[in-house]
Amino acid sequence: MNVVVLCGGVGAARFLRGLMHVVPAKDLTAVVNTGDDLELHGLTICPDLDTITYTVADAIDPGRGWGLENETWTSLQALERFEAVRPADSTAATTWFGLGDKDLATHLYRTHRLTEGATLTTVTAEIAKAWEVPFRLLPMSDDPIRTHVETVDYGTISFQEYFVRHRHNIAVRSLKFAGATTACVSPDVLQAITHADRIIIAPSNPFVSIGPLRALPDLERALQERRENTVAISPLVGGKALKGPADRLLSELGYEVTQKSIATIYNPIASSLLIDTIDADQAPAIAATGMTPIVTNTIMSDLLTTKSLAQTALQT
Ligand code: FO1
Repeated sequence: MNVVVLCGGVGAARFLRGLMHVVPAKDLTAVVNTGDDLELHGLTICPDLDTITYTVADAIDPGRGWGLENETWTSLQALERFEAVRPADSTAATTWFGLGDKDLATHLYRTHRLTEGATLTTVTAEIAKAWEVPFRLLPMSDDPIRTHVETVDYGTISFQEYFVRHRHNIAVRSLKFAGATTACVSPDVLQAITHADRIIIAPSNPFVSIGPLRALPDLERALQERRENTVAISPLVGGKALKGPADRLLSELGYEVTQKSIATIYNPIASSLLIDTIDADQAPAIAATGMTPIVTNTIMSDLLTTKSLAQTALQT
């Protein structure tokens, strides 16, 4: 059974860690958001790809949910010396984005391989192999797509400035996915979507993690054609996002913070929506949108519950 998971962020990484125990690695493909990616210190950084790689390799820092455990930050601290002399219009020696010494190795390797002409798909496969990720890990595109956040009070900023520098604690007016209309969906991704027996939308942020994927016209079209084989896992539990700004963004972008809103957003590309038992009373509202509600435990508190959620997502 060929399974494809649409991923972004920490929730997707956790979900994959459970799913990989119930789907043979040769049948599993993760299609990952690259809208969070950024260039910093002359390096290309891919947070969602790296978070999945490190989580699946059991090397993730469990407290942060991103970056490597037992990390050191000497290079970042050494950069602070230059902040004092940096010209006002320079972004050199940026230290608000936490890059650990071991994590830097990934960005050094990726960046050098990209300058040698390798595609992001090729380099991602090399990094996944180096970390012994057993399934296929695909960036959604080999072309750059960047999520830009139009905020109420701080202008339009990069996703990481919103998420990290401002701790996603500022009001958002709209989201833009720069490059999405001209970027090509990678052929590997289109092939995986077309041949999938089951497509799962991981419990990721529907706007900033899944949104960039859907901003690629060819990918949205391919997903719409596979709607009947696609199930989405809601990132909301009891009106709250377990991690990240999904609940805030729903409200700031004009939606009610309900499972019905998640169903409305995913309806064009998914036929079922998995919601937590705490939200069972919202099942009829989901059914009214034309999606089938599946009520189960969606809180991935440990590997056992995550595997059970994965089983449910496969069997609906
Ligand atoms: N998240 C933070 O909240 N603070 C950071 O300093 C930070 C650094 C960082 C470095 C590498 C990486 O792969 C992820 C990092 N993240 C950090 C998480 C990242 O912003 C988010 O995981 C995604 O972009 C959104 O899911």
